[in-house]
Amino acid sequence: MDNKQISQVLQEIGDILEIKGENRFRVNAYHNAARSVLSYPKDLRTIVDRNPKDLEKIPGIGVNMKNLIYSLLTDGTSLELERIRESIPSGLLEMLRLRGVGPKKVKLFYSELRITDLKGLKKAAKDGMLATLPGMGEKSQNEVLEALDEHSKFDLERVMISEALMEAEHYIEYMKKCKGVKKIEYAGSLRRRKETIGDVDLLVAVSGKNSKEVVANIMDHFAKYSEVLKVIASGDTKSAVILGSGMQVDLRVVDEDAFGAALHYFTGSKEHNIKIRDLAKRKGLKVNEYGVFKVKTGELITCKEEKTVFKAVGLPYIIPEMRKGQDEIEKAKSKKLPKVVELSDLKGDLHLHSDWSDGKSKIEDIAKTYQEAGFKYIAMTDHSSTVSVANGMSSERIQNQWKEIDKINKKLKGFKIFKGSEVDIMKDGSLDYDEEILKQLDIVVISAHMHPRLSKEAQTKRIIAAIENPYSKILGHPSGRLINKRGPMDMDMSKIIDACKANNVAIEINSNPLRLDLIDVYARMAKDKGVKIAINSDGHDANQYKLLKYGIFVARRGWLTAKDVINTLDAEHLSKIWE
Ligand code: DGT
Ligand code: CA
Ligand code: CA
Ligand code: ZN
Repeated sequence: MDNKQISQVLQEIGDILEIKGENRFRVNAYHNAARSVLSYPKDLRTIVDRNPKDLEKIPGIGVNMKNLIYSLLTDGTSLELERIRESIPSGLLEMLRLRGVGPKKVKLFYSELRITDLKGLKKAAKDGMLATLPGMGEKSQNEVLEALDEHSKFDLERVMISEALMEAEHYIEYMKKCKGVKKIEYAGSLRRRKETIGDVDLLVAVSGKNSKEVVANIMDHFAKYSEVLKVIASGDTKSAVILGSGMQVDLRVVDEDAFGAALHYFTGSKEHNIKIRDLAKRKGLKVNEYGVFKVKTGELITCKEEKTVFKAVGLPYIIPEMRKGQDEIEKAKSKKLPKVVELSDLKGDLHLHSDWSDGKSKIEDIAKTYQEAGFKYIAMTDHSSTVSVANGMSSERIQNQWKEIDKINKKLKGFKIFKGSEVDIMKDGSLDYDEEILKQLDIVVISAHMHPRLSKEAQTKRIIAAIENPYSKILGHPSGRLINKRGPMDMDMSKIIDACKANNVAIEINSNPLRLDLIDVYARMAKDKGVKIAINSDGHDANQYKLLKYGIFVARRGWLTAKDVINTLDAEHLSKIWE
């Protein structure tokens, strides 16, 4: 477990205690510890490896909490956690995942109406019972119904790619220590960079001369990983486990001579594999996880490297991100696959927050961090005035910020800070600053944070009105969705993309793994319609330039080249695209 996951467990325990109506101080102790762990700069694992007692030095962590964290880190779970979880109906925890429903409301529903799960909650809301509870009412009842509706559309079995990638990388690091592991890679949806992952598929290559014992030892090593909660399958070539985080990891062990074929097969997608097999069949070939064979003679053609699988069926290499089983095979046949954008193509980041609004870092520190990481520019885009929850900036404050930016820019060499803003789109589609401010900004990212529930028609009209504002430059996180937390706004994306084209407005791929908005399908649609894309971090901390790789994943799945992405341009050329 990493700090974030430990923090989530502490938060969960606090929530359960609150639902149970336990002493406020005990509840707060867990919630404070959760916050403290989340913002702690060092990985708790490294502390435990050195000296577990040092955990007590973290603010808000006492002896009890230290023991709990120690168990979480070494066993992936703890007795205390399991006991607390079992002390309330499991459906109550699910209710906590509803938008606008916290421990206080769950406690109210449970103690007053004996509601123990989502089904019961829905019934009570439909029967008008929730509205009768103290502090509730018709409006709150409707909000619960809407939250239930939204929740039913999420697939909570799937995790964000950032979480899956981190778990997979740690697991691989651990597996590499095992004797006999010649190669190891992740396959499946993770390798294809899907935005959410069902389970992680690991593939290990062993030398063909290896005995059964070596493979058995690898399977054993796999099952003994400290994060493993439960082994659900263990065989000669296949194993599967569930980790403390709830994620499933499958392992397959193959001969190193068949690694390429297996990697292709287990990378999928299933739809892509089916199309490859059909293509092979027409050439008198058979493709499976062991290799490419001649049907007539059974002769093995190739299987050692993945690229030779494509070669054998007469195709150039197709990157995993494109293997969706759509038109990638036809396009590959006619040599029409684009060379897609890479992380190293990005020269800057055009959506960032500093401590002038709701970010954590100082502008100067952000600039330095980016410059050290090899970038050439950033745009400082703190929130506009209306977003008071995020400490949005008045017209006066933003002008003070410009003075600071000018000062820092003078000091920097080979790096530029653009003056920007993430300007809120108001309900009527107007922007949250006057022309006087807008015209002085280099980068105007327009974003909708409020009014997500307008009708499709009204929402589309509102967003297009904002796009038509002559000062708008980039449409930020267009749909507003948060993966597994908030659905996308109802709007006509095709019309919005057309409006961006007509008004020379770029669209953002927001790299925050919780957003990844624009989605890949619309990224490709935008590209096909000639609309430019910006891949931005929307960082709230200097180090969040590291999130940009997730935006790159989406761009690659959307077939974008470096030319389609505006922040691959130099600073000088960037400003010119809006002239
Ligand atoms: P996920 O785990 O739901 O995010 O998606 P995947 O794509 O990782 O799916 P998974 O884990 O069930 O299987 C991994 C890969 O194995 C899949 O992408 C393609 C391959 N595969 C699995 N089952 C089949 C199958 O029945 N036929 C074919 N052709 N390939 C399969
Ligand atoms: Ca998978
Ligand atoms: Ca799997
Ligand atoms: Zn935003």
